[in-house]
Formats: sequence, C-alpha cells, structure tokens
Amino acid sequence: MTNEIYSRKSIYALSGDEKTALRDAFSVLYTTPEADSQSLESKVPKRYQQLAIILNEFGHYQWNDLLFLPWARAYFWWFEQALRSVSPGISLPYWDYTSSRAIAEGLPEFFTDETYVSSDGTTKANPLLLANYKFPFSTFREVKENTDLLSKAAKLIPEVNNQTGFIDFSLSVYPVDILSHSYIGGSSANPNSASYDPVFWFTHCQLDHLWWQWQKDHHDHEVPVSVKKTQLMPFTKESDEKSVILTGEDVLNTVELGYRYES
Ligand SMILES: [Cu+2]
Repeated sequence: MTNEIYSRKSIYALSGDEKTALRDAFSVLYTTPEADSQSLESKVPKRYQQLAIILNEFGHYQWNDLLFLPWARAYFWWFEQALRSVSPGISLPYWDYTSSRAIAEGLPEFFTDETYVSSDGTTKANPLLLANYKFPFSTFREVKENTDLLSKAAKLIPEVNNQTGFIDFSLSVYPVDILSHSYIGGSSANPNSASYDPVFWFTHCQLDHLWWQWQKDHHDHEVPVSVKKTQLMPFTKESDEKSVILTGEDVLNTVELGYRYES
C-alpha cells in the first residue's frame, strides 16, 4: 500500500517539536472544513467530529465480538492518515497507561496542559485537553484521584501476553481498555462520547500496540476465517486504482498498512 514504513512511538518518547506538530494537527482537524459563515459555525461538522462519530455509527456494532481489534486497528490507522494529511511526518503515538511512569504520574501533561505554544509561536488552547462533542457540549474528564485502576490494568498484562490464540487474546485485552476509560471518566466513560475525547486516540493506540507486540511473539495467532473475511466498514484502501473496503485480513500485518511500532 505504501513503500515507506513509519513508526509509532510512546508519547513519553516524543520530542518537544513532535508534540507541537501533533497538537497543531489536531487543531487543524478541529477547524476544517471551515464554516461558510458565522451562523453556520455550530452546524458544519468538522473533520475531527466526522472521524469521532465513526465509532458510534460503525464501531459499537462490533466492539464485543472478535472484530474489536481488527476494526479498531483500521480505525486508528484511518484517523492517523487524517493527521498525516495535515502533517505528513507525524504518526499516532500511544500512551501506555499501564507503564510504571503512568501509574506514578497519572494522565500526562500532554493531555492536561491548558495551553501550548504552536509552531507559529502563538500560545493556543491545548487541543488534547478537550474537543467539541455535540453543540454546545465539549468533552470533559473526571480523572480518578489515584491510579489504582491503571495498576489494575497493569496486573492484567502478563496474562494478556501469555494467551496463545487470537480469540483468547482479544477477550483478555478488552478489560484492559475498559479500565483506561474508567480511569479517565467523564466523556471517556460514556460509549457515545468516548471517541470525542482526544485522549481516546492515544489510549487506543496502546491497545493496538499491545496486539502488535503479542503478534510479534505469537506467530500462530489463529485468527478465525470469519474475522479475516469480514469487511471493516467504512475504511477503504486503494487497490488497482479503486477504493475497496478493508477486511480483517488486510490489517493483520501493520506493515501492510504502512506502520510499525518502535518496540
Ligand atoms: Cu476503548
């Protein structure tokens, strides 16, 4: 699909410039397409909200079955392509909320800073703090005062990694993700609004990262034929100069989508 393979890394490994580029790209997704007139401002769906609503329109129908991981992989890749259309050098990083650093420090400042200095030198609102949900509401968080839920998620990881088949892995990794939603609370704890909170893309990238690491260690991942053959609506790839819907099989190897993780 693409010749150059790019890497996804931990948010803890991002340079200052990389963080700024990501925040700038989110800001652009929040404001395109531009509203035609002031009065239409609230009615014109922005690119970001068009991407976030995909979870409600398509994702929830598959969340609790075995398409959970493949569909989500296609979704974050799709979102990442939107970021890369704004700023070609960037990739979607992951927040490993089960890491000792996350457990010690809680939600990173990358997501909680009120403001940041953009690449044009102006101080702007941090786009990773909140996003518009449904007019006039924005996303909000009710982050737990301690990181016990993250510790709980971390304790599940060894068992998750020890699973030998795709089905068992999918079932065991699901609660890890749910704990991240509960820890962040607010919009993240509500399935209708979870994808609007900008932190969603980073916690879910970690889910994909866990799958990628697991796939590396378990080559025989026993993905059912039904999962491989199912179309992952509404995501497409270019094939022989036409757009075709991605299937489960298309996303099993991230390199075919154009990315890998650094580790
Ligand atoms: Cu989730």
